[in-house]
Amino acid sequence: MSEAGSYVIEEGGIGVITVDNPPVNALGIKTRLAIAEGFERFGGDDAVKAIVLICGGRTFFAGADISEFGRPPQSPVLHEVMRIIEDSSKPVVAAIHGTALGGGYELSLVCHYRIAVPSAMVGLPEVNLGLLPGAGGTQRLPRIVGVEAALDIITGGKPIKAKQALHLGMIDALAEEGKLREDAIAFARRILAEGKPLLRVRDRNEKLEGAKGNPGLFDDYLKKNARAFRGFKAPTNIVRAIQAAVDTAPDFEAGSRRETELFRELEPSTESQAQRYYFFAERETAKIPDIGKDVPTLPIQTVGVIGAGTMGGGIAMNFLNIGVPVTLMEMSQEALDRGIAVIRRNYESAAKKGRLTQDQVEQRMALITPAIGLEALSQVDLVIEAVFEEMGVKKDVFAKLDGICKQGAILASNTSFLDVDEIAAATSRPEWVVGLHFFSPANVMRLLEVVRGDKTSKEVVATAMALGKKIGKVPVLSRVCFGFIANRIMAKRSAEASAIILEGPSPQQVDKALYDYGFAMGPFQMNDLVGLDVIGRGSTERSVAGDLVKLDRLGQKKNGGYYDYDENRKATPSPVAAQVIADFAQFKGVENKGPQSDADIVARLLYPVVNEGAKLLEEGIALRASDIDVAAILGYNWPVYTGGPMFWGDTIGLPKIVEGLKALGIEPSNLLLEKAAAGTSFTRG
Ligand code: 3H9
Repeated sequence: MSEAGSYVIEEGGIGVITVDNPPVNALGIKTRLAIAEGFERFGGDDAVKAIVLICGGRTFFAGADISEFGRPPQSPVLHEVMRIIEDSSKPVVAAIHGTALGGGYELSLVCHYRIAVPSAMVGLPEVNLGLLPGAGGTQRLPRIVGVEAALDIITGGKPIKAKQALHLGMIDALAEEGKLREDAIAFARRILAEGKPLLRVRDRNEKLEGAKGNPGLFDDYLKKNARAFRGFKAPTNIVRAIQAAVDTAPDFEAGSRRETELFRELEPSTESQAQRYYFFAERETAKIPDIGKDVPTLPIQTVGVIGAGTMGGGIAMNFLNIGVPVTLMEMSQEALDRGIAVIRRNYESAAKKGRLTQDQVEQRMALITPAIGLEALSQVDLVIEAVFEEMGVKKDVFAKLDGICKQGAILASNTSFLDVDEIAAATSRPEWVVGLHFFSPANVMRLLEVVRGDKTSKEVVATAMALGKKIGKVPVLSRVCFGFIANRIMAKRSAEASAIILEGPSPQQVDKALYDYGFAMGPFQMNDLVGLDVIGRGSTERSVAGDLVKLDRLGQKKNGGYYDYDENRKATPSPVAAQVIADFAQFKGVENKGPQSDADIVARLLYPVVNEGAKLLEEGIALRASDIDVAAILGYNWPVYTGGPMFWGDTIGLPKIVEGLKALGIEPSNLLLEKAAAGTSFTRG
């Protein structure tokens, strides 16, 4: 008997195959063997009239085993298992709980029927791994939901809730929550009683017919989504595979062959390797070598947020969203009212878009306790301070909190640069102090840096990491240093950007080079958006940004910064800014070096980021290279299909990075030099 399968025949001749391969029933070799064995047993057993395929543990099959990609295939491969199921002369019912994703959902599509509990989700998320659903998903899904819905579902990659899936035709019936097995067996008995001929998804061609007469549909779809698909390889291949389903119908095999070709193009691509690496990297962040499962986490039932400005308000929303009451504290009634109004406005706008009901808006708003003064925070389990970024101010707040907050409360600072140990030293309980660095907008950005001070207790770190996950963030652990992980590495990019425009390349060329690399916008567009007064705040040294501010060119809000803006905020190169840059270059005595290629600009701005990442590892600030990549991707929208700075550095080749840094006059870190000399890498094992 297979290790992962159990096989029972229930009354009425219903053979139940239960597969249980923790943690998520990924379709690795063990799982495939368990399914194949079940079908072999029940297929040849006359006592079995219909088959139910169900999973144990927390979920239905979570897809192909991602760790098997790029390795030699072991028989039976997924396609072979699927063929056995689809060719079954006995009706097969897939019984879905948890998530049926990727190959898992595709496997359910070779069953004759799909039944799911209301809490289940189904979907084809392969696009997030730089792949396409290569086990028939691009051929079968359009046959049941239609071509346009299939395009959105597969290129979007988002899981779909059971009720919506039923509406779309992705599943056939809903089971009662907690009664999946019984309901699936009852469903199978009904099918037998009805005695209808078995219908395979592959033979249903009617939903493809509309698209056959509309050959422009696929090109139009790619054009319409060009911005969202930019830089990714998988969406185009997905669209072409669905197109093949239409073009080749009713010849299912021909369409499938095309799907396989398009899948094989993607699998070895750097983009897909990077996205698969990222999948595991995101999960790896939770693992802290000296903090095991034995370290208890503390219950956080109430939160206090100090500061109701943009940051504080955004932070508060994270907790309101999961039903945790927040005491929102400000120094004046006016600031408090303003902050609460902004939170309400955000929720109302989500409600307008249909993402929340009005009741949910009111429930969340009702969880806010407005407060003036720190005394209101005496009983909360966690305080997050989001006040002005200045050490004196922070220390003062923490010293006061120390006198006010109950023992056992976690005291967190949302500082983005400052020394958490120094802040902690302002209290008599540094082991309770931690950094919780949110990225703006704090209710949207998924990165949360958890900053572990020298004295922060393990329980506090474990609690902060678990809490981060609970509010939907990806917590990345950092030790204390100026700027922590994401801001520290990206500050190198900013410094090089500011320097290179003195040497010839214009802000627009630099922005374009980085846009083409895959960033949503370049550093100068970003500065103009945020406001040059905000960017340069606290800096006393003369700079281009400072000179622009003196001319009241604060960025988009003043219709001019590095760029000029028209009334629709459309940017054009600015002769005034060009003059400011030229004057500043002269002041600094920097010579114009003439034109530089986009590739040179990318190297100049991003090799130093790789170098700084290496330093973070050397200094023990970041636990692992993949944490740095996650921080850059989630905190700064570094394009995920490059894998982040460290994975990208490995792709370029570390010797080349070292050479490039030296040519720029930048000292490579020791770790980088060692790895380059040894021919090893940061991320490739
Ligand atoms: C595919 O199917 C291709 C086919 O179309 C074509 C083939 C020809 N493989 O996320 P969690 C691990 S592509 C291997 O923390 P949750 C994960 O690394 C696949 N391992 O749990 C983690 O390990 P560890 C398409 C996997 O409850 C552990 O399981 N499918 C896989 O928060 C727990 O994971 C997908 O893209 C896998 N497929 O969420 C779905 N999945 O404990 C990917 C998970 O060592 N999976 N692991 O850190 C998910 O989205 C989530 O894991 C899921 C559960 C929602 C299922």
